[in-house]
Amino acid sequence: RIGPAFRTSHPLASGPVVQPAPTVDGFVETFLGELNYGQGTLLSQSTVNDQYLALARTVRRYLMADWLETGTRRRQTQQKTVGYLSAEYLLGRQLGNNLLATNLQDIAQVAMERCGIDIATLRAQEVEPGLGNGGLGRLAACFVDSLATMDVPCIGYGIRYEYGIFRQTFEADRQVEVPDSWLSLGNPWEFPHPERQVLVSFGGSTETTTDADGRERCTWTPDWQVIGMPYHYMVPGHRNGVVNTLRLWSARATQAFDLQIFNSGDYAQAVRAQTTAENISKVLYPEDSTPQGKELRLQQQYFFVACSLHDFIDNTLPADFDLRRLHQRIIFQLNDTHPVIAIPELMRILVDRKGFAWDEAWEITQKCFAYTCHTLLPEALEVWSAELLGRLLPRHLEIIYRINEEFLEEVREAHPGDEMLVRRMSIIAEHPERAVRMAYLATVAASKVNGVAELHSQLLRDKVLPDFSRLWPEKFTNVTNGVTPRRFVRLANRRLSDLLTETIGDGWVTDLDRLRELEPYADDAGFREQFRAVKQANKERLTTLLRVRDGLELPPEAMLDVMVKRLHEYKRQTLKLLHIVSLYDDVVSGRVPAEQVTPRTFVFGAKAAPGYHLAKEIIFLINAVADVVNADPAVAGRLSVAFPANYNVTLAEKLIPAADLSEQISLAGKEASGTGNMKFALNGALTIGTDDGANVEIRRLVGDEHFFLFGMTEPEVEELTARGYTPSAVYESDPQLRSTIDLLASGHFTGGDRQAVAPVVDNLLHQDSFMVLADFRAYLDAQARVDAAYADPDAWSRSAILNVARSGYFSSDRSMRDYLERIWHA
Ligand code: CJB
Repeated sequence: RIGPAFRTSHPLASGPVVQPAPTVDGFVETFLGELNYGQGTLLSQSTVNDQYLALARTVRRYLMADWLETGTRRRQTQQKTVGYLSAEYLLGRQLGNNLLATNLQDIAQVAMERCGIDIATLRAQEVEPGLGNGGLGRLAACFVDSLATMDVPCIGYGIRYEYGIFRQTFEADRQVEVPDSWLSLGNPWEFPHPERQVLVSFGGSTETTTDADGRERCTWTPDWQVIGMPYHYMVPGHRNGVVNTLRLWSARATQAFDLQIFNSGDYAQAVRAQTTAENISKVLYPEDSTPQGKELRLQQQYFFVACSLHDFIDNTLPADFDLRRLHQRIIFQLNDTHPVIAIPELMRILVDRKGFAWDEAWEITQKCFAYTCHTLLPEALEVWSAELLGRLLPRHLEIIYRINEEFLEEVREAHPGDEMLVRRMSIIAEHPERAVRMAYLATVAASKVNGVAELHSQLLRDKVLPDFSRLWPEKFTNVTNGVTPRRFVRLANRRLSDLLTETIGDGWVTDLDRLRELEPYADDAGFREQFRAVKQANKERLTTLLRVRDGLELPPEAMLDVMVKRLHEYKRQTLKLLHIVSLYDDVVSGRVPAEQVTPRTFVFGAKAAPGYHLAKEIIFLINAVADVVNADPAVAGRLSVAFPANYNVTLAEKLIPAADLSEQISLAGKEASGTGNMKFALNGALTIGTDDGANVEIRRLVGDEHFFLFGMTEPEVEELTARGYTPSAVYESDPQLRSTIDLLASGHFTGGDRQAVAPVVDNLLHQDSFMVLADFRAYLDAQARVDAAYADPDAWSRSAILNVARSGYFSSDRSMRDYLERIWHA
C-alpha cells in the first residue's frame, strides 16, 4: 500500500528545501499559515493550544531543511554512526530548545507580540516528553544534544511511550500518581514513518536441522508478532545546521481486530490481541535503579532493540552492504542493561538470517557493542529468569547459552581447575533460579565497558565485575558524565548566560572550558555584584512560579538549599530532613535564639517509584514536617520548606538557577555519578556533598575551599559495614540526634500520630541501610560551615563564581569526546 520510493530525475526532485525567511515577517507569515492550514483555525478563534501547536510547527519548518540535508549527507558519507540504545530519554520541553538551536528566540518573541500573543504562555502549554525516570534518561537526552552539536552521526533509538513518567500530586501529604497523557493535546515534534515499520516476533519454538553440507540451521517459529512504528524526532545541534534523528518505536497490532470474532458479537475478545500488542509501548516503568523482572518490561526491551537493529541493518545500510564491515558503520552503545538483549538479537540476525558462521558472527557482534553501567546497587543489575526469557525469546536463550559455554571455556583455559571462578563468572546464575545476568552478558560481548564517574568506574572494576576486569583489564574504562550547557545554562539561566557572554563572549555555549576565563572576575567586586543580582533575580522568578504553581509563599531573600533527585534511600533525603528537624528543634526547644538561625528555604523535588513503600513514607514525612515548620511562628522568616509536586525537567530548569546550595549527600559508594550535581555547580550553587560519584571530581576541580565535604569515604563505609553498624548506638551516643529523632517520633509533625512516622523512624533506628545516622554529626558540622560561609556574601559569591568557572569539564560535549576517543573510534 505504501508503494515504492519515488525515484526520478525530475529537476524539482533534487531541489533544495525552501526554508521560511528568518525574519519577523517570515515568522509571522509561517505561523499564521500553520494556524490556518495546519490547525484549521483563525487567529481570532484560536486557543492557546492551537497557537502553541502552530508555533511549534513554525519552528519545525526552520529546522526541516537542515534535517533533510543532514540525512542526505549522512547517507552519502557513510560515516560510522553511534546507535545509542536507550529505553529512556528524558527530553524536557522542545520548543525553547529548538528556538535556541535555530537562533529564533528574539524573532519568535517579536513575531508573537505582533500577533498579540505572549510567547511565555505558549511555552507553558507544552507538556514535556517525560520518557525517562531520572538521571539515566536525562543523560541520554544530553548526549544526543551534544552529538548533534558536534556533528557526530548518531541515531538515538528508544521507545515512544504513550504514557511517560507519572505526574505526581500530593493528597494529604502523600504521593498520588496520575497518568502522564503527554500526547493527548497533539505532539507537533514527531513524524511517524509507516514506510519504515518493522515486524517483531515473540514466543513459539525453535527447530534445528542439518543442511546437506552438514551446517546446522535454526528456525524460530514465533507465536505472535507486533509492528514497530517509528516516530522521528529532530535533534538539532546548536546553530550549526545539523539535525540528527531520535527514532522512537511505538507498538501496533498486526491486525486491528479479529473480524470473525467481532461479527460473532464478542467485541472485547475481538480487540484483545490488539490490546496485548499495543501495551508494549503503553507506559514507562517508573522504577529507577530497581528494575522489576516483569514480562512486559522484557517485551519492551526486546521490542525496541529488535526494531532498531532491523532498522539500521535492513533500512539504513545500503542493500549490498557487506556485514563483515558492520563495525565500521555502527557502534551500538548500550545504555545500562535495558537494551542488552540486542546482543543475542544481532547474533540471531547474522547466523540465522544472514547465514554467517557462529565464530564470524561473534567476532562482528563483539565489535559492534559497548556497554555503560550506571549503578553500583546490586539490585539494579538486571537478571532475567531463564524460564521467562526462554518462553518469550526461545532462540535468544539458546544463543545466550552458547555464548556462555564458549566464554566459560575461555575462563577455564585461562584458569584451569578454578571451577568457583567459572561459576562466579557464568552469565547464567543457578540460584535462586536459573537466570541470565544481563550485565555479565554485556561485559562478555562488549568491546568496552565503562562506568560514569572515576570513582564509579573504579568500584565497577573492583567490586561489581572484579573477575572480568582481571580477565580483560583493557576492556574497562571511564567516561565521566556531563550535561548539556545549552539546556542547563543557556536556556535555563538566561540572566547568567547574558552575563557570561558579556564578560567572556559567547564561545562557552559550545566550548564550556572557556568558562575558565571567568576566574579573574571572581576577584572583581563589580562582577560579583552582577553575579549576585542574577542569582537574586532567579530566586524571585522561582518564588513567583511556586506561588502561582503550588500556592507556596517563600521568602525571596533566604538561602535556597535544594535537594532534587529521585527519592531513594541511598540518596538520603532523610539526612536532609533530620537536618531541618534539628534546626527547628534547636529553636522551639529554646537552645538557639531564632535570630541566630541563617534564614533558609529548603526545597525538595522527588518522585518515588509507586511500589517503593518506604520512599513514599519519606515523602509523606517531608511534607508533614514542611506543614508544621512553615506554620510555626517560632521559625517564621528563618526556616521554610517547599516540596513542589512533580519534579521534572521543566521545574529543574527553574530551580537549579536559583539555588545557593546543592545537596549531594548520598552514602559514599552508592551514587554512580549524579548529574544534577554538575548542573548546580554550573549555575553557581555551592555543593554540600559526600565523596561519592562525580562529587569527587567536582570537588577536585572547584577546589576544597569552595565545596563542603562531609561524611564517610567509601572505604570507611566498607569498614563500618565489616565491623557491624548499629544505628541505635549512634542514636544513643549523640544527644542532638536523639532529640531530633525523638521530636520526629513524638508525632509532633503528624498531629500526634506516632504511627504515621514509625515506618521511617523505625527504619532509621533499627536498619538504616544507608548509614544516615552515622553521617548525621558530620553533616550538621558541614552545614554549620555553610552558614558561616554564607554570612560573608562576597566570599560566597567568589566561591560560586569559581564553581562556574571551573566546571566546564562537566559539559556533555566533553563526555562525547571521551566516548569518541576511548570507545567509539567514530
Ligand atoms: N541511574 O537514573 C538511573 N537509573 C538507573 O537505573 C541506574 C542509574 C543514574 O544514572 C545517572 C546517569 O549515569 C547517574 O548519574 C546516577 O548516579 C545513576 O543513579
